[in-house]
Amino acid sequence: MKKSVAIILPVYNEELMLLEKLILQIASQIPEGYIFIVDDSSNAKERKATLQKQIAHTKQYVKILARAKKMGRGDAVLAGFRQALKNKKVNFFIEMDSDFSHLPDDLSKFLEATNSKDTQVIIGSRYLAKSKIHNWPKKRIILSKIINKFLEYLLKLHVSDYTNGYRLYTRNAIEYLVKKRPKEKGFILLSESAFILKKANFSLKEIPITFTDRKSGRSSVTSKDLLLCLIGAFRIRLRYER
Ligand SMILES: Nc1nc2c(ncn2[C@@H]2O[C@H](COP(=O)(O)OP(=O)(O)OP(=O)(O)O)[C@@H](O)[C@H]2O)c(=O)[nH]1
Ligand SMILES: [Mg+2]
Repeated sequence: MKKSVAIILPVYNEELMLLEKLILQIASQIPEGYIFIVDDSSNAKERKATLQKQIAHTKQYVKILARAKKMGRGDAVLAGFRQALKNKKVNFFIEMDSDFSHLPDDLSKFLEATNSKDTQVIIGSRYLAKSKIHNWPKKRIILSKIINKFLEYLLKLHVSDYTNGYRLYTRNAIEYLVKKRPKEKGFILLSESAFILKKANFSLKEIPITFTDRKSGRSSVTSKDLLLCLIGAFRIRLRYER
């Protein structure tokens, strides 16, 4: 089976020069891939026009969805999935952050993992023996580990990384997920999606990835987001465990 891949990039105020670099690096890994950028920055329309000029020299398929307001990473990725599903050729969907925390070099590992027949959802994990974390402040690592322990306690999916948005899904998994209409908007949507898919007997598999702190720009994560994430985990339990 020919692998036809859509890569969804949620974007909020990331520098356009870096986005261009990211697109070129993805293009060198998966030249036939379809890239979908979902930009929620306040001036997304102007950014779209500028970025289109910047990448006019590449042959890569890049579709930019310029949205009118910030709706959260999770919502942006779902919008990207819905758009990518329209292309019937696409049989694998990858979501990754657009701030170089997720390296295009790791894309080949995801594609290799799809060679195994039972592969449906592949989660890039920061917490497997062969995973690497570069430049993330100790405080962030500890906080992330605590959140993951808490999510495992509550959701019991037996994965090591509930909150990393570097993932690959098969078409069946994405069609099912989009139909189920996950409700969470922010980062916790990653846990909700995994929960929905596991409940429907899709297999979740993890591979080690290299996670790097954002190259530049400001983090849009606040302590309020983290609190909302924890409350969201309780909501997921209540919503689907009846
Ligand atoms: N479209 C869209 N993208 C978003 C939104 N919030 C965050 N993102 C993107 O989602 C990805 C993850 O967000 P980050 O702000 O990097 O969150 P993080 O990785 O947990 O934290 P830092 O890297 O420390 O900022 C990045 O590519 C952001 O540009 C949003 O509301 N809408
Ligand atoms: Mg980031």
